[in-house]
Amino acid sequence: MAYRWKNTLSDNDVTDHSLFLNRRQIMAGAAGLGLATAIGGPRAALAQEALEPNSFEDISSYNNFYEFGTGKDDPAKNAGALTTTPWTVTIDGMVDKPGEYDFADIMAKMTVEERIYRFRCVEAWSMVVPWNGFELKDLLDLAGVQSSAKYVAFETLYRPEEMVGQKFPTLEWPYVEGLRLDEAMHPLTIMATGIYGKDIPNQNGAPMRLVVPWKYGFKSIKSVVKITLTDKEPPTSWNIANAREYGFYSNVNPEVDHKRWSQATERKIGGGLFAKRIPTLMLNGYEEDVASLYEGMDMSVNF
Ligand SMILES: Nc1nc2c(c(=O)[nH]1)N[C@H]1C(S)=C(S)[C@@H](COP(=O)(O)O)O[C@H]1N2
Ligand SMILES: [Mo]
Repeated sequence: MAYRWKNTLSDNDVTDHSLFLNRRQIMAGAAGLGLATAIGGPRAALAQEALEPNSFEDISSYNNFYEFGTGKDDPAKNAGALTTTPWTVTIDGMVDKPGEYDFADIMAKMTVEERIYRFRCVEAWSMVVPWNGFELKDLLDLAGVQSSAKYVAFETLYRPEEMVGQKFPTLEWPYVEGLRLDEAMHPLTIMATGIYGKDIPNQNGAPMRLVVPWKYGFKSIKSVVKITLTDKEPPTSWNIANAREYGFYSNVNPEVDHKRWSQATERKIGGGLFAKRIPTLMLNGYEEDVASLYEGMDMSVNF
């Protein structure tokens, strides 16, 4: 199986935005041909068109990060207060080497690459982000996942002195999320540490946040401080807040509407007020890569 969103070029050494764009444009040409051959037809054309990345400005100024407030511009305004150095991630539960892992030590061991992914919020807006990051699998392998583990639980930092939104009970804090182990180990699942070759801005989840491109955005938990391997389905923040509307799986699915709105289309941010809505793709366009994870499962029951 070809991971068509995985660039073969490493952007480790990209420091300059314009250089990045030039290289990306070259890649888009090559990948475009491969994509058209692989799936063909109007759908391929659509998929390609929709993969024009949003600007760094768009991506870092329109955010959901309730720890810093519920307005789309609150995170950019308030997240500057967050201290991200030093940063440790506790990895515990069903692992051979539980402990506190220092972020800098993790980075020294990981292979950071560029992944241009679609990102679809459950609120029906979307963007395309050139993330820099490493595969979550590589981090989990570092800790040594035991065979009894079936799920991975994640936790965001709890630090109300710096995270002003945590002074209010908008959600239960800390923010928590979870994946099935096979979802967590999938090569498309990354820990993002950068955008456009720069350190990831605080408002986007510094210093490292999960990105699961075929699931609604809220699964992609930010500013992770704890990862626990477990044999039970972990609780997740939006499910705790409203179980009727937000399920554990939350796979992007144009055929399964939210209880209060359609999920058939989306508005790509940055296109202005009158930009046309675009169709939402099954599993956010990653169906070929991840549909097998859900074989035999009713996606409208396991939403
Ligand atoms: N800790 C934490 N992680 C979070 C959120 C949050 O409020 N807190 N919001 C989620 C939602 S709803 C979305 S759409 C994405 C937004 O990511 P972005 O701001 O980088 O676009 O982050 C997700 N991760
Ligand atoms: Mo979201």
